[in-house]
Amino acid sequence: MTDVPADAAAQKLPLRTSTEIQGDILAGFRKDHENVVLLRFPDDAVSVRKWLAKLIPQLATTLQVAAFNTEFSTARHNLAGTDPIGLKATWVNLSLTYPGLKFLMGSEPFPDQTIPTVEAFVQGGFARAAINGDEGDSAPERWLFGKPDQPVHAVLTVASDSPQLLEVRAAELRVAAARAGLTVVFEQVGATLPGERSGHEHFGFKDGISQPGVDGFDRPDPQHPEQVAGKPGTRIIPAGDFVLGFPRKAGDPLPLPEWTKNGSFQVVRRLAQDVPAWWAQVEAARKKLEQEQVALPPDSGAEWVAARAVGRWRSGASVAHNPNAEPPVKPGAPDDNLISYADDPDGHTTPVFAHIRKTNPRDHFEPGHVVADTRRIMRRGIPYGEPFDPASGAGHGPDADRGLVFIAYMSDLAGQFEFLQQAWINNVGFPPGKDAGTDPVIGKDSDVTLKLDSKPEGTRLHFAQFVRTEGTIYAFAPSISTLRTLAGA
Ligand code: N7H
Repeated sequence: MTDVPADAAAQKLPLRTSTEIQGDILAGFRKDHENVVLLRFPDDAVSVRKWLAKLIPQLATTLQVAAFNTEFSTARHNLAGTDPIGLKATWVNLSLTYPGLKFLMGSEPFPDQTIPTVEAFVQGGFARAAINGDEGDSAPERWLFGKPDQPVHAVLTVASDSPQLLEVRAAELRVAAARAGLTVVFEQVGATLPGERSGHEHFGFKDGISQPGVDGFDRPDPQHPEQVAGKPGTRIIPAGDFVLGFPRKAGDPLPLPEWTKNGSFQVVRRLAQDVPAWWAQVEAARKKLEQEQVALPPDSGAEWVAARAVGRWRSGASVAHNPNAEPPVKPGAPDDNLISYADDPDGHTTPVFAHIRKTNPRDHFEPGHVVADTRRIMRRGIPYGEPFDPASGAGHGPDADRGLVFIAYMSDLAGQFEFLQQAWINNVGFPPGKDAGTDPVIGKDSDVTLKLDSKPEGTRLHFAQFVRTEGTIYAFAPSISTLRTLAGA
């Protein structure tokens, strides 16, 4: 008997059927409700291993999450863009911090700690605060979690379509953890904003548009194989930039131990957003442009200035394609993500300081996007807190807690997340020679230079930082088989 050929699609996209890689990394939970639970282990390793052994069968794999997401998208398409009511799932993933991993392994997990991603992971988010620009209001001593006196060993990422199902699952997980002697150090609930704000972050902009496509997971477009089919501008990046053990854009897989294969480094940050203050400074910037009599398109108000800061309008439409005004939303149209900066080297249309240009300069340096593609991260964030809307009463005012639960996966903490923070977002000199300033959405206080065709020498505008770091955890989401080994060790 000859071998039965495996499904052709699965052969070409083998990562879609991975039962090794945890589900949030490549497929993405994509849920409206999420809870990130930070756990501390007791001294009793036997008890922690028993807890882990019981948890493993409950962890969502890429196979499960990718299949669900496909079914959900198909149903949504058939329902003219509304959510299929009966199709719900609740997913759980587990990652371990360096102390957690070392405890379960019972020995040093990484023989070579000179590898930059290992060095960052071993030191953890608290020790790396200066690299990430966490100072002043964001200083790690002020954090709500991630400080040395509140050790975190494990991170549970729980996500669901319904807040009730999420809470039921979280409660079960809390009980199981408590029985084994684990303590909940911190919990951060996140939720998609309600109504028309759904899919938007607290400043008001649509989020989750530009993600890397992944080789072996996303189907390439037959005409443009460097992009994902049906998603113009979503470039396909080698899997090794997000999952250990695979080739990377920069070359060979990172030389990490075999047990890291199919795992991914995870960054969890709570980023508080001061919405009224950020918009007030956008208005102040608009006023300065008016005072200096800079010629702007007709009816340009604060929204026009804010769109320059982000690089997109609230709806997600790019400034690159819609420089003067926000276009009407076209239902069913693909995301506006086929963006080039090649004809806009000085940022007269999309400023070089714009958040989406700082964090992904695309073809700013060369047509092949090489510089930008080696620094991509898989973003899995979700807002927390109620929208800023003082008229809606308690919880909606300026002092209520709100922001972004920033979650990202990558293979190189130092070369991807930390590099973005240090070399691009907070670097006034990036991109070089443009007098750019820092990122006006998340970067440190600085002056940016807004250059326009009408005033190419630029206008200096001040942007202070109204996104505050309130905690950072570096963790590693191991493969299912590595977790099994850890549970049985
Ligand atoms: Fe950003 N924002 O509201 O302006 N982000 N971000 N981000 N971000 C993006 O394309 C935002 C943060 C990236 O490929 C959009 O999905 C806010 C950190 C990257 O074109 C919007 C916070 C880091 C991209 C925001 C925040 C990044 C991106 C446009 C914090 C990395 C894709 C929608 C509170 C360290 C760029 C989209 C590309 C897009 C906002 C944080 C990175 C609207 C409010 C910390 C790589």
